[in-house]
Amino acid sequence: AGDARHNVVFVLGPPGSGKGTQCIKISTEYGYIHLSAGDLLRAERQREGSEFGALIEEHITNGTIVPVEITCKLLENAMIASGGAPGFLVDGFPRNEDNLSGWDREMGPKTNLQFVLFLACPTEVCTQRCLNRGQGRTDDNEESLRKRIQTYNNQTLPIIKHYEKMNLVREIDTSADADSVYEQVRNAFNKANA
Ligand code: UP5
Ligand code: MG
Repeated sequence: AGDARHNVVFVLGPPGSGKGTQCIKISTEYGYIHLSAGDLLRAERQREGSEFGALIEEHITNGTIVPVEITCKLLENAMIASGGAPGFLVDGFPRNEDNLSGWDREMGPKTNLQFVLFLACPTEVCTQRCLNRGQGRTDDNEESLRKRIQTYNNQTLPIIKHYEKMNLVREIDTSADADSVYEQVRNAFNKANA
């Protein structure tokens, strides 16, 4: 609201719910910059000279959450590198209590959280999507997926509840096809930017 803080929308939901898919569509239409925490961590894992590669790989395969100091710094660097934008889509973060408190401490004062886009999806549907994705992700196997879902249920759902109490959550069921889901996603963005 007339200040220099960056607009942020957190995009949360279980593995395979369509966070990345919907963020690409939003980014194209609204000019928001898409920052996938998972993509940034995977890039850091591959980066020559990174001291965090092995740690990140272990967390990703086990479906556990990387310490916020690492993820939050990657997000902030990406925001700075992007220049400016109407807003940032922070995809797949914050996923646990550590992420939430670290973000609030480091980035809270520099950002304006517009809302939280919650992409809800039945476990069977989103698990199957990940198994069918075929992009060679080291965590798209049945064992890692069980752990990812468990982490999501135990650690990420409470974060979504936290934002629900603040009336910031816009929930959309994503079991329909991606274009129908996007029609509802657009409604949420149009209301937020009206
Ligand atoms: N698809 C999408 N929408 C569809 C639809 N409506 N109908 C039919 N098919 C649809 O979609 C998944 C697949 O489904 C694709 O093939 C797509 O075409 C199809 P996608 O858009 O990729 O879903 P998304 O929700 O982005 O799934 P993703 O697997 O990326 O979610 P995760 O949350 O599991 O993965 P992420 O990359 O965010 O995190 C991976 C790991 O990184 C975590 O487990 C964790 O170990 C680590 N991490 C952290 O530690 N900290 C963080 O902050 C973030 C990640
Ligand atoms: Mg994704």
